[in-house]
Amino acid sequence: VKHPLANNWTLWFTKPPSGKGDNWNELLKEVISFDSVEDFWGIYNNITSTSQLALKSDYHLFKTGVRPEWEDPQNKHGGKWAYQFKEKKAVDIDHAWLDVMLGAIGETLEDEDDGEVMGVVVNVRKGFYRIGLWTRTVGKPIPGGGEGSHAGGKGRSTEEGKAILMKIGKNFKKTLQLKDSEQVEFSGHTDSAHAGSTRAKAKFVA
Ligand code: M7G
Repeated sequence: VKHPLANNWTLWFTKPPSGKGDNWNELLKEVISFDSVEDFWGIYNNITSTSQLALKSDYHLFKTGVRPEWEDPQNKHGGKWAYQFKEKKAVDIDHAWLDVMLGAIGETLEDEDDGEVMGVVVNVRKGFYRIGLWTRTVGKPIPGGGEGSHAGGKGRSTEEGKAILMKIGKNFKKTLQLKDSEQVEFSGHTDSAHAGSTRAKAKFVA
């Protein structure tokens, strides 16, 4: 008997660019979807670990039906919590990424009906690893309730939305086993898209 997860999840992979002409769209590939604990472990045990990936690779684990892109309408009003591990040798990135994936699929990053967590990402870069957690909103109500089946903050005040977002940031920080002095940073996707990079100005810290 398989143990069902609360949601279906899809793993995506961004392969490193091979030449100059490669754009984001061609590099991002859907790998596999799963909806049970057993299937998660079966997949996890058979894919390359993050620490073994080439530079400029990413894994993305998103709720099935949400593409790990700013352009997905369900990400239109969202943002992400992120942390950069700048000392690559000092961190067990495989452990950190596994814990974040388990937090996502085990629904421990948010409360049952928050409906904020869209997915989690790990980026392998020259000077750092970055782990991100994408949220549906930036803590503000979505005009008209937003796209998709989930209420996603419907009837939530800005104050409540912000509190939920901050709580998710704290859960994320705890899952990453960061010290109090280390900060996870939140930024909206709109800012990221405009800055042409994810290194947009942080809106909140936790
Ligand atoms: P990154 O991988 O988030 O951070 O974005 P990095 O700068 O530390 O590597 C790198 C680049 O990938 C961005 O500047 C974009 O060109 C592209 N990119 C990343 N994301 C998440 C998206 C996305 O959602 N949509 C599009 N079109 N491009 C993206």
